[in-house]
Amino acid sequence: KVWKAGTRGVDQDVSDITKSFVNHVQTSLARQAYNLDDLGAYQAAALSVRDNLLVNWNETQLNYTRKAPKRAYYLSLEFLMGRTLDNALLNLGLKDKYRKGVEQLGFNMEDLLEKERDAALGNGGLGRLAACYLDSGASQELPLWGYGLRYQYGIFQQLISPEGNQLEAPDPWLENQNPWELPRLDVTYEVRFYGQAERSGSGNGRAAWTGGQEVLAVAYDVMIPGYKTKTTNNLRLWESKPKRGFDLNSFNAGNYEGAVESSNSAAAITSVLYPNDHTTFGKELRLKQQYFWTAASLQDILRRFKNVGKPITEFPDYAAIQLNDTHPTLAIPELMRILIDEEELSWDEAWKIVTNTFFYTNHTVLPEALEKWPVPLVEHVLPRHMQIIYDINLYFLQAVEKKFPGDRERLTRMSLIEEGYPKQVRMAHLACIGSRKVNGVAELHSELVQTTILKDFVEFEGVSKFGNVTNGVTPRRWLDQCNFELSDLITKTLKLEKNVWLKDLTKLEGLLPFAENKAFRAEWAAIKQRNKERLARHVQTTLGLEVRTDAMFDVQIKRLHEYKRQTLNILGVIHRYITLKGMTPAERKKSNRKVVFFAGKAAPAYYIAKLTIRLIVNVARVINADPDTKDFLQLYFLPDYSVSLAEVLIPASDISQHISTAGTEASGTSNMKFCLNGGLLLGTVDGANIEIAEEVGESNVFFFGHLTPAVEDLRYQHTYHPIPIEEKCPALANVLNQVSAGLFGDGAPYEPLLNTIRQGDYYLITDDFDSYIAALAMVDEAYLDREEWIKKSIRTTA
Ligand code: 26M
Repeated sequence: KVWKAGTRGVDQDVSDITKSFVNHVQTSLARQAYNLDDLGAYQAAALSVRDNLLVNWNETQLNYTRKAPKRAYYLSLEFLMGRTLDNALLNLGLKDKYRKGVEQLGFNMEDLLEKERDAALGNGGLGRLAACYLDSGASQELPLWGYGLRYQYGIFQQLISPEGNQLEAPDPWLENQNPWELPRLDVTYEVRFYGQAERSGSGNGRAAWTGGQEVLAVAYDVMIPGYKTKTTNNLRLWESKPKRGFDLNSFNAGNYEGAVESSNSAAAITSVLYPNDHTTFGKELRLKQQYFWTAASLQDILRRFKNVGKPITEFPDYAAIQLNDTHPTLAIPELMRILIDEEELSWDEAWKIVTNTFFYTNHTVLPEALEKWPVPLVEHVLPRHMQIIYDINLYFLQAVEKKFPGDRERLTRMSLIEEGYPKQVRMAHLACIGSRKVNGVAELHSELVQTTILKDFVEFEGVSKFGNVTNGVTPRRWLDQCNFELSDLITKTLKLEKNVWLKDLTKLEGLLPFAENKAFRAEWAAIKQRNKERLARHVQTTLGLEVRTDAMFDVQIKRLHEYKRQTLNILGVIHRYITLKGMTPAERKKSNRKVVFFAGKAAPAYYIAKLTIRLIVNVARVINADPDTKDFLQLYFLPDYSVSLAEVLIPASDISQHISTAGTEASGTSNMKFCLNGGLLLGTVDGANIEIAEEVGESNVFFFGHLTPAVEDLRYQHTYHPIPIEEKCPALANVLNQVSAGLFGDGAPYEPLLNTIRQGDYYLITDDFDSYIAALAMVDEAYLDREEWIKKSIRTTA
């Protein structure tokens, strides 16, 4: 800590705010205050708020430089920040004053906030986790910096075609200038690609890396304000640009295209976020992104360390570098290269520094998600790094052989290089042996990391290197900001200052006794109802659809993936529809009204995930138009899921679904956000659902499905003793047949999706369907006892 704890931020009154606002309208935007639109007003407000952040940011950084604490660095290819203005206002404690200020000038605060585009530099959970950690780091007054890439285009915008297909459009989020970043055109580093690596020949392991392409990394800084503190940390994003405008030699030789080609290829490196999660493919540009970013970040970190004036051997006492998945693993051979080739350290000295500096977080055990890079590609793009990786591997396998003499299979399993055509570098192995600690992101997941993908490494290095750090979410954005009414009620009820419980969530336990208080329950339920109405208004204005709010809201919002089993959910919805159709009107009247929401993006090349979206959209079309059932069951696929959309959906949820095949979802983080907002969970015994249930009590969570230890055996049965689906699960067979038969339009397009269940069924839909339907029935029953349900909701938050 470099401040006196809790030192407050800014003191500004409303007249200061209007003055600063008008000043920015005139001098920064060069516009007139009297005919300003909402976008202009948003920009002026943002620039005015930014002035406050800048003062705090400068002081914080100066403090860090003076006191030279050990610093933490979070290296992540993704930071899914969402919007900034509202969050900055709340953190600075200036929201009310700015609201008054902009109202005096004739604007509505909510309208201005809506004008901000999301910073969507991430795919899903991994990227949002990075953003939450930055918020927490600043709020806890820790010297934490993030390092990432400044993509020109964030995650694609999702459109839904009339047939129900996902279409992708670019996300040019920087089109209007971005008030939240500061270009640091003076902070630049050179990064090399390709070329030759020549060993020195003197046997000291050094080499010279020359030639190839040199690209410039330019820093852009994003201010990260802490909650109710002056501490304002930094997120540094790198942009690539050509080292010299263009190649003059080619230009003079009349080869204009050749001259701009290198500048184009330099700019291309940070042009776009790869829209995949949980799949890898050996694309050269992705490898270049990874190296460009780790090389620039390490140069920056080392320069800062050198300013402290300590010997290089003390580097790990001044810097801890957290690797967000294996994406930044090239930092390990890169730091070796710098220490050996440039700082002229011995191999052993360098390896000691490296293995005390890095920490690796694993986010998935799905085999298709484990990063591997083809050796020929790494050799081509990063010849010196390939040599170093081979050297690391040699010393490492020698040590393994010493501990387990003659165990050839173990060496093959543990090698950094997977044999095959081509050979591949196993990034998780490299990240593991190059790090001081390795963690998973929930208890079950960390256990699986240690017993499956890194089992041999636990046996070799000892279990103490491996651990668990269960994910978390920032309660500032995910409760106070997105559900201010609930936040105010909690503050009033706990009789604590907001900044106390928003920095220590154990205080929420104080809500428990109020579950028994009828008046409190009424207030609690009324807030949930207003959040449903807010969501309904949002759907009305953005999609023109009418959502009824006198129903249970059931929500599944996450990336589309077979392991997350959105198919299980939609097949369950179809089952409910068929059941409702079979009832008499009198029977239907007694049933629970429900609105089901889906949202999420599919990777552009993920065919089965895209078919799932198409099925959801077309089922929605039929169900919502059916006069027999539409009062009892509605279904919506909300396009273009984003952080901002989550902020409207999560507070409105009665129940949310986290229904991955057991053992496949590392943690999940939206499950935590739903609970914080008084939403109950329907889920499998997977990821952080388990730890959540331990806290809120199993009676407040709806669990179903097979457990992790059963999964392997069930898959074996599917392969070697398949049972026809009609026999195994008749209810599901009927649902699949109805889809095939055309209940939701021509069934033919869905056959490939349905066949993943009929044959192989890798994610165990047929095994879990009946227990899923039974769990849904228990949810319905519980919801019909409204007072009891509200108690569960309160206890979940508590
Ligand atoms: C890989 C190759 C090329 C391009 C992109 C990728 C890639 C991008 C993101 C691979 C994986 C990515 O993220 C995985 C992820 O989001 N994992 C989730 O991490 C969350 C935070 O720990 C967990 O809560 C989720 O359970 C886990 O699925």
